Amino acid sequence: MRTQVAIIGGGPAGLLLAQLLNRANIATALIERQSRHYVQKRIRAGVLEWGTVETLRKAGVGKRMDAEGLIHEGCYLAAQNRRFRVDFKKSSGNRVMIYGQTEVTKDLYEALEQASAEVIDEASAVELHDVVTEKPFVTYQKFGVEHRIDCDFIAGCDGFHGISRLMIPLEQRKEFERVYPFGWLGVLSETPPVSHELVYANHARGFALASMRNPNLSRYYIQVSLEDKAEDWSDDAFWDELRCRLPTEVSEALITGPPIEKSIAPLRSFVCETMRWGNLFLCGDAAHIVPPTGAKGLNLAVSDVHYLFEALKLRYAAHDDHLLDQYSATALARVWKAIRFSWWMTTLLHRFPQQTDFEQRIQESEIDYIATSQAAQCVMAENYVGSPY
Ligand code: FAS
Ligand code: PHB
Repeated sequence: MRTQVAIIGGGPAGLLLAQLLNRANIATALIERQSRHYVQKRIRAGVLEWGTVETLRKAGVGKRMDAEGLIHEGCYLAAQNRRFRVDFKKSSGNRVMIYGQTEVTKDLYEALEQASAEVIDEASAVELHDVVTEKPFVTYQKFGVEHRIDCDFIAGCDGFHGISRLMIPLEQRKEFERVYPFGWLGVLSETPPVSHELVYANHARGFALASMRNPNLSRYYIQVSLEDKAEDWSDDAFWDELRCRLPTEVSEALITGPPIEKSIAPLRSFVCETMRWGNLFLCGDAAHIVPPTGAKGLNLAVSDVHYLFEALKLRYAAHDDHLLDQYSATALARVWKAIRFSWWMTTLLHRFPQQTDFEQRIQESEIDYIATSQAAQCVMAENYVGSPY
């Protein structure tokens, strides 16, 4: 088989790139190792920057998001049993949309199916070949049969544990990493959210976050030790700890219910420089990872896709490679801003091992400064809603 752009990975990055390219009449073949059902049942991100909202609309998959998504013009920070609101609209002129990554991937798979786009799932033994030549190709197996896809370009959208990044020789790539000494225990419950907007809470016992997916689907997180397993936490123990870490005025309103999902995610910051190797271009988690504190992971995948799509469109329309040549630098400039913001939010809100009372006070004082400074709220809001593309 031959195509123009082979896409490795059917998460949000790969799916969105395939959708945008197909709508621009650029042929793609997407290869995903899991089943479509498996990808869609993963519970991940919940907050869409407005740039992501506009890109999904441009991709023709914004209808259900606009009908079911929740527009949020602010969020709350909490510490010392008090919360205050950061007004995104007032401080940045922008807002975010609450619409789960699960729904985004469902909408994208649906659109690609309607367009009869080439999406190969449950592929195994996926390999990239000759990526630094003018004739790269991909091989994979499905139902025990080996297949080959010849293409012009390969988009590595296969996440942190994928193979694409590893195609860049170690001496040609520089990796930056910070692993955080805690994880997030997340619970999804069919209960009304405790607050109409998200609450990020700093507490001496650890971080907590009250989020949501819709008016009857809540998403809660508490910071836990990396030694913990989700099954170590009974439902009651989770709800009691969440109540303890949220301000009283919030936890008094908490409606609990049996979790329909409970899992622990580790936290890390990671960047791979370069995001290009010959005719292989990395997008999303394949190139970078952020701790979810800043709600940036999915949104960075979208801005990478935006840059790569515009570059490929120009290449095919005008045989002009200058945006392709600038892709890695352009994408990394925005990635590092989000890496810094996610690191800042994580450092501000979490309890680190051996953290002293002095360091707890420093965190509380910075949160108090944000509460009382319009300038500080502008800085936080501008980063949270997302820097321009
Ligand atoms: P993904 O990892 O989503 O997709 C990569 C795809 O490639 C996967 O479907 C995988 O099966 C496939 N693949 C891997 N290797 C392959 C191979 N060799 N061949 C073919 N296919 C292959 N972000 C937020 O903004 N907020 C959050 O709350 C949040 N929570 C998260 C919780 C967890 C547990 C995780 C892991 C991530 C979370 N993220 C969150 C980040 C997450 O949303 C990612 O940023 C987002 O999924 C990135 O999308 P992709 O780059 O498409 O990578
Ligand atoms: C979520 O709803 O899953 C969520 C929201 C905001 C974050 C992280 C996760 O920062």
